[in-house]
Amino acid sequence: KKRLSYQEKFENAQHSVSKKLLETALAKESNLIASADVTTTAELLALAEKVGPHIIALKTHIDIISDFDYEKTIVPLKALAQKHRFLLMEDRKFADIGNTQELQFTSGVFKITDWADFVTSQVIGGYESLDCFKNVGVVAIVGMSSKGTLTTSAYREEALKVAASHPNVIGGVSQNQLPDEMLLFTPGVNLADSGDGKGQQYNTPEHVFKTLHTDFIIVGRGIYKSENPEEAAFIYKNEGWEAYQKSL
Ligand code: UP6
Repeated sequence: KKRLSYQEKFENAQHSVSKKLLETALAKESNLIASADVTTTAELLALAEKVGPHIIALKTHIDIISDFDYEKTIVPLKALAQKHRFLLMEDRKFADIGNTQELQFTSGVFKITDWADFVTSQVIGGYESLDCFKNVGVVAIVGMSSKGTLTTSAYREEALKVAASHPNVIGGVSQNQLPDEMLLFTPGVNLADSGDGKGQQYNTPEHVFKTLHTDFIIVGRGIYKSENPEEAAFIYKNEGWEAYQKSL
């Protein structure tokens, strides 16, 4: 079966964040999301500045930033996102009851609701646990990339039912195809390695576009650990775009 193009997905999109992502992908000719798994504000901002021109979104794990300070971390990050035209994806992987997720989303030092364009969430808490993510797009964790993950086909099928029926959900993280109405985000992408010795499993951009019809590739260490992250982002951007075009 043929995949839908970004243009077709844009025309069908219901959520403003889906529209924004697809619009950005088309404008920048990129389907690359850089995962900024660095642990200081300085590294985070330096990486965002370098890779910004090549990405459609920067994915954060904001709770690994050891010197987090809203004014010093988020305010300049938001400015960089605007300057280079990328979205902010907080990979929080919420996994609790609705009330707790609401507190984790809106409170604490990170105040994710104030700056993230979209967030990841498990759907293990059920349909109503996703109601709290009102002003953002939600990417549901449907399947994981790590060895031995419990996201079996039976789990994924149930997770998909929750995700596909919830108006806040724009897509899913998965290593398998998703229905056309959903955006597919695929981590575990690396051109040089097949694993990390800690359970991560990698595929190439070409593989994930060809076999999964993914929409967006998520690359962490392939970019931020490389000697030249700017150049690495440029390479992954081009590989990803070429692989997307071939998959049409
Ligand atoms: N991630 C995965 N696999 C999943 C879900 N999320 O790797 O199934 C996230 C990790 C990390 C990034 O939390 O931030 O994607 C992958 O980083 P890497 O490219 O350095 O392995």
